[in-house]
This record gives sequence, C-alpha cells and structure tokens, in this order.
Amino acid sequence: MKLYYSPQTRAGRPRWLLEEIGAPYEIASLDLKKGEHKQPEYMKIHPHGAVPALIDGDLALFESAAICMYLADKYPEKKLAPALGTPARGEHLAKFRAQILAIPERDGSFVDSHDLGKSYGTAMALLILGRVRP
Ligand SMILES: N[C@@H](CCC(=O)N[C@@H](CS)C(=O)NCC(=O)O)C(=O)O
Repeated sequence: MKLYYSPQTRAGRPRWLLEEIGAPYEIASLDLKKGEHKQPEYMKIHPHGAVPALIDGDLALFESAAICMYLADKYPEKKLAPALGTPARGEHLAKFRAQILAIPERDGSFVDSHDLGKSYGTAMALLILGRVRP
C-alpha cells in the first residue's frame, strides 16, 4: 500500500492506523506548500487534490475516514472495528461519522489531532469522544 501524506494534516489518521496495524506501506510525501497535491498525476488519484489518499493494488481511495474504515475492515484480526451486522458496529458508525463531520462537544472544545501521539487507538478514542478536530 502507498499512503499519500503530508505532515500535520488529516493524513495522520490513516498513518496512525497503518502503524497500529503493522501493515507494510510506503509513504509518498506531498509538499502542500509547493502545490504537489494539485499536480495532474495526483489529481487522478484524489480528484479534489487533497491528502490523504491510499493506493492498495488497483484501488485508489481518498477521504481519511473512508481510508480508516477500509483498513479496519481489511485487517479484521486487529479488531479495530466491531463486526459487520452487530449492534456495536452501528454505534461505532454513528460515533465515527459524527466526529468526522465535526460535530463538536457541547462545550465546543476540540484538541488538535496532531498533539495526540502515535497510537491509532488513542487517536480514535479521542476522535470518538469528540476531542479531536476532524
Ligand atoms: N475530508 C477530507 C479532507 C481532506 C483535506 O481537506 N485535506 C487537507 C489537509 S488536512 C488538504 O489536503 N488541503 C489542501 C487543499 O485542499 O488544497 C479527509 O478527511 O480526507
């Protein structure tokens, strides 16, 4: 797999997950300041010209949440997401989606995801708890 990545962006989410899974992957760094994410070749992978994007074989996937969910499902033995069709899966999807869509905590507080360290588990727990800026 190849992850198109830039530091201090939402690309940190799937990178956390790939590290947590221990899956083999390579990083393709894009310099946003140089506009590398708007180059025609990359726009074929991510039509909005943003990071992250993941290549897995013939699949080119974008949207950090989609990438994380794809990876969690690809490695079910890591138990990063509840099994399909279970009540826990439904709750997981609801919390995941709410946080990805930037619904803030009632007091409006967020922390920045880049301050959280390198654990996907920590990142996702805080994401689900609404303490991460999506
Ligand atoms: N909803 C998308 C947001 C992607 C996004 O906006 N990425 C930012 C970095 S955090 C980016 O690439 N910005 C550069 C641009 O849009 O030109 C996701 O979660 O993947």
